[in-house]
Amino acid sequence: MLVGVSSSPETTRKMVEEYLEELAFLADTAGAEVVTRSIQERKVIDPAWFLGKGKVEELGHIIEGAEIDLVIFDEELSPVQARNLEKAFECKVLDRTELILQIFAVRAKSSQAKMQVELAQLEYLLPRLTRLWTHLSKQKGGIGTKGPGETQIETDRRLVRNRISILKKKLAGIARQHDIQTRDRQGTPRVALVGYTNAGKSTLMNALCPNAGAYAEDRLFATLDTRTRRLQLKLNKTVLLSDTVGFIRKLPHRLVECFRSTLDEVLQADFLLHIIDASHPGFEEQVQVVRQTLQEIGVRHANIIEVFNKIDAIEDPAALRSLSLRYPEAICISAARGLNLNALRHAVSDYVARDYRERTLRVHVADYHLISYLYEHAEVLDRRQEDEDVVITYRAHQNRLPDIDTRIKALDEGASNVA
Ligand SMILES: Nc1nc2c(ncn2[C@@H]2O[C@H](COP(=O)(O)OP(=O)(O)OP(=O)(O)O)[C@@H](O)[C@H]2O)c(=O)[nH]1
Ligand SMILES: [Mg+2]
Repeated sequence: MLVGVSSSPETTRKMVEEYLEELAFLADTAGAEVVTRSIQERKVIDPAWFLGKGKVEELGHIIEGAEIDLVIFDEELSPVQARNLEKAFECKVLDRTELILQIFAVRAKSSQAKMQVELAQLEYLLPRLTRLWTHLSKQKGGIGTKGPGETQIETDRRLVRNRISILKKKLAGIARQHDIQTRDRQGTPRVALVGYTNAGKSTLMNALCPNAGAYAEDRLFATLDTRTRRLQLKLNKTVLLSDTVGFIRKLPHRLVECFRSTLDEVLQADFLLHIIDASHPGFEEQVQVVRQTLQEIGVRHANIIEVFNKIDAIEDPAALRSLSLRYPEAICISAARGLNLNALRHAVSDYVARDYRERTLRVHVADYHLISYLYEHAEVLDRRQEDEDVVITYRAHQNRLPDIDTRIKALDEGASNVA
């Protein structure tokens, strides 16, 4: 049974229905079969039961009658509420975050992803232990009262904290290893694919980079590992494209932070491609969620290209037109059908070109090593012969210029920069 709550006038019933649709998708991904959904309108949340006592009894009858063995709330439950509800319903009760963590745990494949998920689970558990402890100490007459319950929880908290710090250390080690591996990539502009889960990021990665081999599926959180591939744009213009873990509504950003590899790719990227599932009825809210999450994890720049994906799945041509009217800057594509991908490549090219600088170099004709180096590593725009010299005008990304300059120096001490 899925339970959604509309608690404020801003969340209309239709919105709650959409949220439950997403929760059903999550439940399905986790392997649960949805039997029934229930939407409650409540202004006040009961601290002990979340719902009203009468409602709990009513739902209890339905649960018994339909032999339901799992109830999932779309809202975060306090440990007390979860415990009370489990007792009343005589079955397992999960909240949204726990369900997402469950999915992460089942889907994590690499050891890094597994550790990241465990860290996320423990980070989720820790404040709940604190809350439980506060709750118990209140019952016993205020903070500071020593009791067996408190001692047990303090021990648990210490164990959890220890494990968290071990995991953080191990993950930092992996991150350092990763930095070493990507050091030679420095200088190449980096682009990260970001977006709501299931928007089509991995499908786009596969469509743009042959042999990318990214796992794409009609499931939430198909990707839990980042992967980076070289995307060839034009001659000597490449960017590094990274696929990342999707975002979702009401995912505490602390949990996103546990996915350090995703966070790093997003924060180190020169710019982001925000992939949006334009065929989803709630895509505008998803756009807001992604923008919000990016802010929360510390993306301060506005180097973001918005890409509307799955346009092949929009049946109404008027809807497509209004989309391009409302978002004139955005690019509409279909990653699955390969529609309009060239326009996207051009947009990325143009974006990267803004950071390209032009240089002119005069070299001796016999310096063919240097000349061919420039052809290989920069975009040669012009080449003139003047007596014994060749004057080459080339263009390269500003991040790559220091490298190129060093190589030029090493290859030919005599070469002189004209401009
Ligand atoms: N109709 C249509 N479906 C698409 C398109 N692009 C992707 N899909 C489908 O959307 C589903 C999700 O695609 P993914 O590429 O796994 O999405 P993702 O953004 O990587 O998702 P996560 O890794 O789960 O965050 C898959 O079933 C894809 O086949 C498209 O252009 N049109
Ligand atoms: Mg993916």
